[in-house]
Amino acid sequence: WAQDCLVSNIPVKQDFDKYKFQGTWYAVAKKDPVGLFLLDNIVATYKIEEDGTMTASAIGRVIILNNWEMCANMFGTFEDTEDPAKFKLKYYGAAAYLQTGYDDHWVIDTDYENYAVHYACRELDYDGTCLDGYSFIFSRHPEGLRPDDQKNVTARKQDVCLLGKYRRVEHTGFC
Ligand code: ODT
Repeated sequence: WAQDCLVSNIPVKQDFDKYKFQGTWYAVAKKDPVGLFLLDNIVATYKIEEDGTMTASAIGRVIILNNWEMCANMFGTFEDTEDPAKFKLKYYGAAAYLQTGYDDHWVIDTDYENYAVHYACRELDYDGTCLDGYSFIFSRHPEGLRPDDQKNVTARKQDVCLLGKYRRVEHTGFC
């Protein structure tokens, strides 16, 4: 058996419940896309609006215009798809010079109470693998993942074909 790494074959969370996913998540690790944006001190807060739409805000340290360091305030709206764990994320910043975009937003795995594995492929390669993507490992706990959750997270990193490609995301209190 060999893993094919086709984006269309990546397993996502079964019966994802966006209501249970609400609230605050601390990024503990990240695989960067080309032209990375959020550096560290990344915290995302998800909410379900009255009409059922999932929205989120996120903060994180960024460097814009080559060397201006700041905390970005970002906002996003999620469009549902036929798979409850796969969304399209439309996002923009509180200031015009911050990134805007329209990305996939897949929840690969979560137990809702401790850890979550996010994945987004921005550009498919000709063979159906991902040419440019990013992924966040989130924890409910600012101190990081519980030891109990490490083996699930490692297995999911492998599922998205990004094992070994993550860096640690620091929380220094900058934002
Ligand atoms: O940092 C990068 O290199 C790419 C990430 C850019 C997307 C940031 C947009 C955040 C908009 C608010 C949504 C919050 C949800 C966060 C979950 C994961 C990050 C997209």
